[in-house]
Amino acid sequence: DEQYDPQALQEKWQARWEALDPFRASEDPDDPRPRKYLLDMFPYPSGDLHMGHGEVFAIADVIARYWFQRGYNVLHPIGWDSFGLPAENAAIRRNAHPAEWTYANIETQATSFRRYGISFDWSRRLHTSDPEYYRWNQWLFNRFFERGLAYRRGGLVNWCPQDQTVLANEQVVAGHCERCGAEVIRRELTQWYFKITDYADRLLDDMAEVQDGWPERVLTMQRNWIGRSEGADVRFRIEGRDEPVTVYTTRPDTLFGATFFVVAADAPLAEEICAPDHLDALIAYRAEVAKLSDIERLATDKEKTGVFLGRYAVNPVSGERIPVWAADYVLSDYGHGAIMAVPAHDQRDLDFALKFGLPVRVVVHTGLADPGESGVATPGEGTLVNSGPLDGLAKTEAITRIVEILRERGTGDAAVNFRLRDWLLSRQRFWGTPIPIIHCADCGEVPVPDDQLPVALPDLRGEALAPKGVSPLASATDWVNVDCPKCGGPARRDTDTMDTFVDSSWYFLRYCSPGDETAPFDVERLKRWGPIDQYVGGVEHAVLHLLYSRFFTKVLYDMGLVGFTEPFLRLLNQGQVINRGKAMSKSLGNGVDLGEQIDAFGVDAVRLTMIFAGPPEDDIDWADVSPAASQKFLARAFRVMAEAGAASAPGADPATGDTELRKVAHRTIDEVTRLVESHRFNVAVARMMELTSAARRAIDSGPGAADPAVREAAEALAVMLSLVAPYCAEEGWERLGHGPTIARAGWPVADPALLVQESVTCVVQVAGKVRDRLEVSPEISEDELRTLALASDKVRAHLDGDPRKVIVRAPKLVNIVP
Ligand code: ANZ
Ligand code: ZN
Repeated sequence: DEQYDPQALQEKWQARWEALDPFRASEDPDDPRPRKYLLDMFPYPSGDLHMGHGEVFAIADVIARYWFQRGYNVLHPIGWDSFGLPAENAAIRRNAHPAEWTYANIETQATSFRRYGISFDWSRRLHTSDPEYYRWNQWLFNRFFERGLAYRRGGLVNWCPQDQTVLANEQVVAGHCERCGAEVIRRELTQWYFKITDYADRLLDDMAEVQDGWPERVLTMQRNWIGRSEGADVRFRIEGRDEPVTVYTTRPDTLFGATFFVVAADAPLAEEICAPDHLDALIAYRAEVAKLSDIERLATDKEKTGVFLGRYAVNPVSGERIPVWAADYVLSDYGHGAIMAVPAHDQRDLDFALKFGLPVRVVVHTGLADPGESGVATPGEGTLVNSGPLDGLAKTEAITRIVEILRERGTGDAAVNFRLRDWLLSRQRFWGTPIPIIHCADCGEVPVPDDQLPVALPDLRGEALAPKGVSPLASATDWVNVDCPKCGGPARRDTDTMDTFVDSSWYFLRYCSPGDETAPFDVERLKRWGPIDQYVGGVEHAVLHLLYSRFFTKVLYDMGLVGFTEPFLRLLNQGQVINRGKAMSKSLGNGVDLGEQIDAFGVDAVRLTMIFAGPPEDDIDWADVSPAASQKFLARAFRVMAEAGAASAPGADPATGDTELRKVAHRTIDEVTRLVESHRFNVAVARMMELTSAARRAIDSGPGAADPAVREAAEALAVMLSLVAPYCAEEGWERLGHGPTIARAGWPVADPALLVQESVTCVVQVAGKVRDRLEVSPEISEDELRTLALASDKVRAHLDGDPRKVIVRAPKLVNIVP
């Protein structure tokens, strides 16, 4: 029977794969095969798999299956990122426990993955909401705590009024909660932090290690997020106050142009400095500022506001007295929360100066209009003026000089600042990892001893989980009240849970030794597998997950537990699956269901459609693709394999077969190999389609199905196709007389003798006269041909220096205008 029946094939081969388990990675240290570690960003169990999953896992599977065929010992694991708010919200609605919803969805997704034919090593499966897993989050927290990298402090934090929990800076997108979209407000709270700022420099510098393997835009986003800036700290004396106030500036060269001084209105410093008779005005102003959201405060087009504090600061070099103001455009948590304002060369300062009638003094001559008159500041390069010892210097020289002066006088020094803030860890929600700290009145913060981990979640469900602004764990009194591990006195557990990004910051290390009950991961095994050769996932994680994972890796490296400093050598960000030009959404009614597509066209056709649609980084508009056409192609490919299999037995010498078809097959192998290596999977599929057509022609109007070249082409096609359409390929492979599975059949090798192409003659003209004839490949590129032509002695004899113009018409003509 040569009918292609995708659904029947799926049932047959899924059962076989389960029995054969062909994708299990070997942990044998003596296994001579080189290793590869391929990682898919693990899914959140929000429901069944959707089209986005369909795409990303299909892409990653092409790479994994290619490595299997190349004979690598491949680690391709799967797990679930299964803590998080949606489970908790569902549990509140249904008066149930979040675990019920979570684990039911995990099973649904696991079943769908098996049907989808992804080459996972299922033996390594993990769920971050299992106590066996989150126990190690707690163990790692204890290590961070010992090293001073986990600490608790009070301060203003981002608060989502909808989810009733704090958020990390990374989870606030344009002032809104990354999860629910509610506008984020600021609240004063004491919370746990991870000291990621200690690693700011290394997070930046080590990017050089992954420069060639990561998309440029992700590197740029991380660089901007870390936000390293170089400048100087300058100390100003405030009249009537003992302690000086330090400002951070990227332009110390403009020190002589500072005409006023501004402190962040919400910083405690503002009231410390404020003259008593101006305090009422400051308090009234602060109340106004508190009404504004952060977005409103920071909008550049917002009218500047502020109040004079009745004090003067003294310029440490010129001795000039300048008035001190409080304003909201200066942020309390950047630099030192205070600035020297240079209105001529900073637009925000200029807007403020013009509004309040403060002086504007040009100190860098740029040749542009006077900012005081034009209202446009001139932040660029120029020559210093009105600046005493700096006069006549260029900007960079002036910066060097003024830093020397400040250093000599002990009133300042060069400084570096980062935009990166410490990672706020505490969450006031239930479905996460309890922070393993016990608060004791006498001993303070006491970590739960390692041998008492995990601190398991108490059994709370339904209404008890409703957001109240304090963690639901606080209501589990029996759980909260414990003896202090140090002094034995009465104490209380910390009731917050960890940000779920902790779970995903190291899960890729655990895959090497899942189920290990003595350590988060096996150091020796990890040495053999790590770092990850290829990571595949969405660009939405560019600063969150990817930054945190890099941070964890570096801390663990410093602890001697990990032998590498960057976890992911290469990163591929797949595009989105959209429909009719828009992201799929309920409200637009343009959703496409992965399960329904599979029911209609079969797994292979859906996977092939995803891969064939374009380069993996591009979005796929489902309205522009045709799974039905993919299915037709697969039926054609299947018939070629089945007919070749029926007509001949394995082992025939292909050298006795039809040379023309052999050339096509070997060229296809050669090209597909290079295309897969460079992630141009869509073009690789196009080449497989061409090979299928060539084999069809050979069967119908050439040497016939029994020719050894047809078998050779069909076998190569089966292996190449197995990366994209594994069911069809398996059945074809079996029809070709092979077994028990195609998974590790071996990648076909192109015979160089069959890759040699006929040559064509290229005419090279100089000033309209033929000067040389070159024998070249018909596929030569324009650049190559240009280089060849210009290198010819006969051509150079007629050229005097560089030609004015070279017109290349590959492969037949080069026309040189001297
Ligand atoms: C004087 C000056 C003159 C500045 C000039 C700029 C241009 P980045 O590059 O982002 O680090 N600044 C410092 N602390 C601030 C705070 N807490 N809130 C708001 N602004 C602050 O920016 C550094 C510059 O931003 C600093 O350099 C300071 O203004 C301002 F022609 O100092 B500058
Ligand atoms: Zn105690």
